[in-house]
Amino acid sequence: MLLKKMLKKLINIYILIIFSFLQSSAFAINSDFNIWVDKFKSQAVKSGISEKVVNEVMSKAVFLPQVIKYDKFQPEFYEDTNTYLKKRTNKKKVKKGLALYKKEKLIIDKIEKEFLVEKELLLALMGIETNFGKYLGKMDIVSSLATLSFDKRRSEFFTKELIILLNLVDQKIIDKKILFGSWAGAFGNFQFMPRTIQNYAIDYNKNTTIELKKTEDSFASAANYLNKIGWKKNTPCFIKIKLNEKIPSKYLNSSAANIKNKKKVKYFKKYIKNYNNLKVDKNLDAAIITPDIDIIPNANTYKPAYLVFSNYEKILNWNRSLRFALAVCTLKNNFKNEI
Ligand SMILES: [Ca+2]
Repeated sequence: MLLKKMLKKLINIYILIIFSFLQSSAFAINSDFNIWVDKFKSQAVKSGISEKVVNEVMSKAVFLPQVIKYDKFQPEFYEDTNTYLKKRTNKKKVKKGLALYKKEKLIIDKIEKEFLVEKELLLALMGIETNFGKYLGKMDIVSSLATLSFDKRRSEFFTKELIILLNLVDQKIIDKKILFGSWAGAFGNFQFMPRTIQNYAIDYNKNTTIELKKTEDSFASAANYLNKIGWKKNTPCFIKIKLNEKIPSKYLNSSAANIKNKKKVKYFKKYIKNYNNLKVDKNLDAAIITPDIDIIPNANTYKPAYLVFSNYEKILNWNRSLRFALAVCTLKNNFKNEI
């Protein structure tokens, strides 16, 4: 009995030690974070943003440990391509997109014509990014960006994003009251990062602020972005192929960072089993991607495989994930059959 009591006491002491250790390490992170915030604030003021806005916006910034957790566990990096596509481009999604299109047809058709970007592509991007505005994210993006700036891994990138965001608030382009979005600091129906807002977002309805959670400004901004980065309307994005295993590995791209070894479609003829059935201009420039290699353990080297064209690379510009761009173009094609 005595032994049992002693053991219980020891366990309690052990739990207490662990708990106070966790508490003190959380305290250390928070105090380091606050030091970082002070340093960042003076950097922001030096860059020309008004002290009032810097103090107002940054006064609510807190360290969000879950942001670091999400950053290390992104579905783009662990789901195989078929699963990823099935989840994101199904019939339910198409139905939901069509309902939105029906409701906003006039404005979406006008934007399609003005910016030379297919409405199906705009709907697909919104569907993949936020399930048509359903998942806009509830994170305070100032805290998200501050947490990722404070974290050492990509500090420089996120610090710049946060400076740009403060600038947009300072210039009254973005309303500071609505800064809620994704854990990575992306915002609105199409999940624009601050830099994308600065470079491509438009106040389409001319009411002096850019409202990326509303149809007019968000669709026009996304269409403007796609147009400016060189999306070509009515040209293909990708086509699924069956590879011959003789293909040299140098032609198999598995990273979105740098699509290599682009050739005309006809150059790849001897490596594609279903070449004669491909409904695509054989003189187009293309590359081959095999998105599961390097990511999915024991993935088949040769499938799934896709021929991708210049439009596909434009979507990679939007988000550097081979699967993301495949999902967007797949959903776009699904809409094409319905509208
Ligand atoms: Ca507006």
